[in-house]
Amino acid sequence: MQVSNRDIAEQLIKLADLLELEDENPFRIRAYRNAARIIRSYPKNFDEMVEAGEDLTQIRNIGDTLSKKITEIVQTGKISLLGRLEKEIPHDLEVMLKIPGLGPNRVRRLHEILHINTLHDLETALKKGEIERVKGFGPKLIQTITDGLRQKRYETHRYRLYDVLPVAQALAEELRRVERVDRLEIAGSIRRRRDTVKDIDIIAACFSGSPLMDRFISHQDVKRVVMEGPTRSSIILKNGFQVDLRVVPPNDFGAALQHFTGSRAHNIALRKMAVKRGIKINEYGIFHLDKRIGGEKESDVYEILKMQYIEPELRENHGEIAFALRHSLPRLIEYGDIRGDLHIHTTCSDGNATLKEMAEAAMMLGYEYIAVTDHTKHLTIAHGQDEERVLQELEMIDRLNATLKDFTILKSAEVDILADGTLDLPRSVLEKLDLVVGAVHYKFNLSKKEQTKRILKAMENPYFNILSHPTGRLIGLREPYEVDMDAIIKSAKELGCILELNAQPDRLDLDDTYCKAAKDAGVRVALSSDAHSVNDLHYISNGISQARRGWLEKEDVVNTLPLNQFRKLLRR
Ligand code: DGT
Ligand code: CA
Repeated sequence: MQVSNRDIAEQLIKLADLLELEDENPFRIRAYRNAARIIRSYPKNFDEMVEAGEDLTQIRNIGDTLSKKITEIVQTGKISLLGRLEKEIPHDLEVMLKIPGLGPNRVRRLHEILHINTLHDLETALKKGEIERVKGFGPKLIQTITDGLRQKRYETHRYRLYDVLPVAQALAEELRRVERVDRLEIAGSIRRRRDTVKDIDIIAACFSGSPLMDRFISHQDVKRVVMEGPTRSSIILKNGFQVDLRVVPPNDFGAALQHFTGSRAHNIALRKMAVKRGIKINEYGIFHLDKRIGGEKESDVYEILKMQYIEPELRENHGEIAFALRHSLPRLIEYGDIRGDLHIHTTCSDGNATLKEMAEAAMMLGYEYIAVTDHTKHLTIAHGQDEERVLQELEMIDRLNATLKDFTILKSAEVDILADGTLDLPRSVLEKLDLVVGAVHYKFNLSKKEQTKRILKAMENPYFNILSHPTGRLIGLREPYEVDMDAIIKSAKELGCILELNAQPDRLDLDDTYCKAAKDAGVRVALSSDAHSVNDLHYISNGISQARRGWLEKEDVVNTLPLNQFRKLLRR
């Protein structure tokens, strides 16, 4: 049986979720989540390693227990403990995890305190106002939960872009090679690089007689055909993703691609504006007084309206239409603009590659510098370093830097922001660092006021430079903590702090909206991978997509700067 690394990772995450519902040991839960992260981005297939009898415990952060679990998945398809927990835990509690605002910890508390077992129980408790009485459930959170429940947000499963994009790209690449296919592109939310996506939309232009549709529905990875027809078919892949393929005549390709790229809000606004000028736009073309005036190329749509071309990432009706009419859209950051990575872990804390390996990998990517940001002592769970270990690592960096040409390792640490807003390292160590990255890793349930105060206090420390993963969200796993981001952005501007766009697929934090808010306030962003392995350095491209959605230009992102200019920015 073939089991992908992704399947293994998903089972471990589910196991972590269910164990957290059961209030299991947090160390164990975190170990499963960490392992899932490592496995997902591991360059070799775990099923092959298991078949080959390799010792999995040689891999950092994979101990005996995890090795047994992974082997169990590969050999039997499923962790037996997971099956047992699924039977034990009321099914609706698992469903509730998907409601925005509700993670395992909150669902468990609702279950323990209010005896909520079903979606119906939850609805009743919300209506009766019982949830307000549970500590940590503020009015905004309750509203989010109420909305999520009403909109049945738990029904439509959204996937992380990071997981879907490579599958979509490989499929598109394959389908492009089918005979008599003229053009073929991925459309929808994937083309707009939304952080999560519902499905894969593909638009193709074919010359008559192309076997594309037949190839599509009989593809080797199809689990089920949902719908089939000559111009539109829908399939579910074995990995669960739904793919919609629409085939149009070559002449209509541009109009169709524009239509199905969306977003819906962008298209509606664009069309409304066009109508005022007597122009009709739809998926078949662009028309003036019923005469077709374009639609073969996507750019026709914007040219005919005398606008700048709008990149797909901006098509959300967030002001891009007005900017395009004035020809003043931002010149979005590009994938090659990054010169260094400012958030990297090594084996000194919870990374699985050494300092030297990480530096060499970054050099291979053409970077000029990296900042090494291992955890500090409060985060024991991630082998956080005390003062002494930090100082040892700094010496290692000095020694390594002395051997490197045209590349610099900056001395840093991902310093825990303690509950009272002080930093987890004393001044005597902070002053030895080139830059300080600060992050919140616990006490997520403070009130909005307290959490904001805590973070602002940390930012006021004169050594503080970059606020890492500012909202703490984990896509599909944990909602952002309650925090006044407007106040944080405003203070970042005043204090000369930088906000991070953490490019880890689970995080993408800042998200697109906050990136734009930071930019509008004149606050700069650090686009960082938060790599825990050599392979993770590639997360940067995931972050670039979101930066582009957040209207960021090269100038807005500090690690596009050459090292000497970046250093100047760090002076406070
Ligand atoms: P998703 O799939 O939820 O991640 O997001 P999208 O944007 O890919 O949404 P989807 O797959 O439902 O539709 C793809 C695009 O097709 C959408 O962005 C705009 C266009 N579209 C679909 N249905 C409609 C519609 O009823 N009206 C308009 N104006 N556009 C539509
Ligand atoms: Ca879609």
